[in-house]
Amino acid sequence: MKCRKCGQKASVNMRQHKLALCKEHYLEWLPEQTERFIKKYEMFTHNDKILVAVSGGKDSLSLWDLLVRLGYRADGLYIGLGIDGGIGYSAESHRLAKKFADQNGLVLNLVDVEKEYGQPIPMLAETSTRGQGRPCSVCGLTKRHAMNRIARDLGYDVLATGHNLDDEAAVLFGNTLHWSVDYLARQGPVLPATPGLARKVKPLCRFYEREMTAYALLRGIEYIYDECPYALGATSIYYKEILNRLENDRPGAKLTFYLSFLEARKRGLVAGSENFAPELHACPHCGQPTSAPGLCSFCRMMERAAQVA
Ligand code: Q46
Ligand code: ZN
Ligand code: ZN
Repeated sequence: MKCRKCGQKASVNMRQHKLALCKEHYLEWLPEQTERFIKKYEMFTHNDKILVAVSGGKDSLSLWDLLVRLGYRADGLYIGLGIDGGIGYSAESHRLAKKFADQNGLVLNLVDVEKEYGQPIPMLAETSTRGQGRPCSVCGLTKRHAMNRIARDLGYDVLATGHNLDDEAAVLFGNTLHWSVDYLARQGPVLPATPGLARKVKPLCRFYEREMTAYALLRGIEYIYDECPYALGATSIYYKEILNRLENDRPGAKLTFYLSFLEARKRGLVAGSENFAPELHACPHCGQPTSAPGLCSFCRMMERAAQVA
C-alpha cells in the first residue's frame, strides 16, 4: 500500500474511504478533517472556551491534542472515579492525563468523586437502585453532573467529549433497536446549550476507533490501554462487535449508518427534538436544569447514598 499523497509506504489504510496515507500525511489529514467537521456542524469557534473531558484514553487525549494543534482554547477535565479493578484503573488514567497536560503546558481541572461527593463510584453504585448492580449508570450520571458543574462554574462555553464513530454507531444501534425516539431526537454531533448547561460537542464522531488509535500511536500519545474494568460485558461492546462484523463485510457500513441517520434527522424523519424537549427547571439543591420533579436525579441519588451510609 502506498500513500496517496506522496507514494511512500502507507501507515494507515482506510478501506471505507479508499484512502491510504503515510505517517506524515495521516497526521495532516486527521486534523484537517476534524476542522472540517467542527465547521460543518458549527461546534465552536476560536473565541469559545472549550472544556475537554479527558479520561486518559486514546480518544479524549487525541481530541485534546487535535484541538490544541488546531489553535483552539481548550482546557481538560479529569474526573477521578475511584475505580481500581485490580489494575489501578483510575490512578493510572489520571497519571497519563496529567502527564499529557504537563508535557504540553495545558490546564487540567480535576474532580475527585470520592473527595467531593464522599464515596467513589463503586461504593455509590452499591447503595443505588440504578443500573441493576452495574456501576455504569451511576458513573454516567455522576460524570455528566460533574462536567456540567465545572463548565458552568468556570465559565466554559463548550464541553467536548472524545466519542468516536464506533461509540456513536453503537449508541445509535441500541436506540434504534428500542426505538427510543426521544434519545434518537437528541443524538448528534452537537447538543445545543440550554439555560444552565454548556453546549456539548463530539468532534471525533466521524472517525473510526481504529483511526483514532492510529492517530494516538503515530503522535506518540501515551494513553491507558486497559478499558475500565466495568466495561466488560457492557451491551455497547456487544453492539460494537455486531457492527464490526458488518463493517468487515461491507467497508463503510458503520459510517453510512451514522451519516444516513444524521441526514434523516435533519430532514425531520426522526421526530423533531422540540416535540420531546422536556420541561426543565433548576434543581433546588445543585441548580442544574432537570426534568425530574423536585431534586435532579444526581441529587436524589446522593440523598439516598447519605441515608444508607
Ligand atoms: S468508566 Fe464508568 Fe465507563 Fe467504567 S464504570 Fe462504566 S461508565 S465502563 S465509559
Ligand atoms: Zn505521504
Ligand atoms: Zn441537583
